[in-house]
Amino acid sequence: MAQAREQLFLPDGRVVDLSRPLVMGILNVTPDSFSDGGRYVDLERAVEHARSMVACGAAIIDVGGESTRPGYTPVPLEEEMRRVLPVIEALSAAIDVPLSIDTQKAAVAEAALERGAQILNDIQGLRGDPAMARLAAESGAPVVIMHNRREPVYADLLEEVRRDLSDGVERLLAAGGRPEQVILDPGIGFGKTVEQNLLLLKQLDRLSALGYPLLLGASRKSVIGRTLGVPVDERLPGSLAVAVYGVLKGARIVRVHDVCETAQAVKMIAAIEEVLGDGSAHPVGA
Ligand code: HH2
Repeated sequence: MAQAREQLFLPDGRVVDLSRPLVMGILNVTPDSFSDGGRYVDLERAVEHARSMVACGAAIIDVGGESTRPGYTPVPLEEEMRRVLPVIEALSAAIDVPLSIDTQKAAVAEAALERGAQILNDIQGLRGDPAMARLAAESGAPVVIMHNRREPVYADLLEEVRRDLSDGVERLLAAGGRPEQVILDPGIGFGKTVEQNLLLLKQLDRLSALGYPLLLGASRKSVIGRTLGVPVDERLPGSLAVAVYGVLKGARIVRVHDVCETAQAVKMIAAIEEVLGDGSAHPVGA
């Protein structure tokens, strides 16, 4: 099985260590996101929330200005820019951890990179906006290539997800990008039924076999709500279970709303996996 890289190289020269799993904190500056819509549209509140996520252990903050919940209303380019750019600019000055920009639009991504974002997060997996692969290649920024389909129709789920993701990687490489930039994401909740989401989670280790770091985003999603029969504000236990399961199956980055709780869970896993077994204490990140 191919061993995924354990580092991300950021455009500003910093290196992100992936030898231990990381938590990516979600900052949705949207009025309509499915679980936190409207909470962080105000710049000060957005910065405050990002700071608190970093204090809890977020290693990356993912800023998004367009909800992609099922049936979402697309946001015009100017409006998305208006939402995310001031936040990216403020966060670049206010916090030390790298920022990723969650957008399907290359123009938004480019403007975000100019204002200090360091990672691209494309929920279309470089198969949407044709300018995205070129931008990723030219910037050299790590790019999350997420799996996405319009309809949950597959003859062989895992094989097709692998093929679609590899297709995204090919687009990056064809545009002149490098394999070192790639982060793959199964796209939980995007064009998949509840069973398909569960099956992908179960087979996550087989996506690790592609040799790229994996990011997993299942926080509070409907696969959890439907499986457990709980509303959005009661999905923390399920979200933690999926994050822990994902990390044990090879995810190196978990994208979550509840950073404090998830960071503790992930740190606990690291402590167990790294214990020396010779009776000596082994501090984890302390
Ligand atoms: N999920 C969402 C948005 N962006 N990016 C990646 N890489 N992976 C994901 O699973 C993913 C993502 C949707 O979740 P959320 O941001 O909480 O909701 P909304 O789209 O309603 O803003």
